[in-house]
Amino acid sequence: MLPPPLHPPPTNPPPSAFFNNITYIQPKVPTLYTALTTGPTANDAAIYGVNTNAFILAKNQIVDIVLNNADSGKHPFHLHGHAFQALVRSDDSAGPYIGNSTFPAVPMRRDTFMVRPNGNIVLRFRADNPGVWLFHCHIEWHVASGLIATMIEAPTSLQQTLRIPQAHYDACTAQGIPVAGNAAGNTVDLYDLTGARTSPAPLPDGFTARGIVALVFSIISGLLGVAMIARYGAAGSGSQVPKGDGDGVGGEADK
Ligand SMILES: [Cu+2]
Repeated sequence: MLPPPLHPPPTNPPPSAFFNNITYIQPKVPTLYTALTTGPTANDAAIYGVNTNAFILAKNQIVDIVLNNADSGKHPFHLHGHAFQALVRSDDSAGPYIGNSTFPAVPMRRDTFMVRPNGNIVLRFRADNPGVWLFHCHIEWHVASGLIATMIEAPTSLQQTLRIPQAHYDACTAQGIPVAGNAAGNTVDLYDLTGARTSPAPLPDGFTARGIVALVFSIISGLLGVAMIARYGAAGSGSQVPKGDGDGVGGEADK
């Protein structure tokens, strides 16, 4: 049995960070194995599950990522598998990218690029490296909060060229991780994602039926408590109080 990884990707993180309102949650089947075992359907982002935030990239497609930071913090964004062109980085508090920037003639190339607080960045790369590549903030606890998107690049090419060492399958088997099918491990109906890991439902607006019942009983309980205090208070004049010697400190030591 393998020891657990030191920094496992989130399986049920607090939904506190997201791209496009989607918090990343690790699928039951590793996305690479979904891409390798689902034939032509591997080109449909739906089978990877909502919470992988999957984007299918065609081979050699030119991809722009426009990232608008709706947060007051800085975030160094990292893309695996590529040294992208860094086209735009706004000042602090510039708001969303509105497409009026002039791109540099020779953009610098990086694999990590920081976005400023409430600003924006634009990245560009060519999808010339078939694989499954995560795009994520490089601050580790933001990864743990789900600030990840998945680039699934040329899955058909991947199926034709990539061979996984047996030891990798063995490692998954030893941990009970399935290695085929969609995000939920379904190998028969690839569009049936029953049992897939998803984020908790949003909080309901206002009171639910259970909440109303709980509120009613809480009010009754509170009123009963006040009534009991009033009843004992009204009965206080006739009750017995133990007699001391009048100094309010126990009687024994004074004798
Ligand atoms: Cu971050």
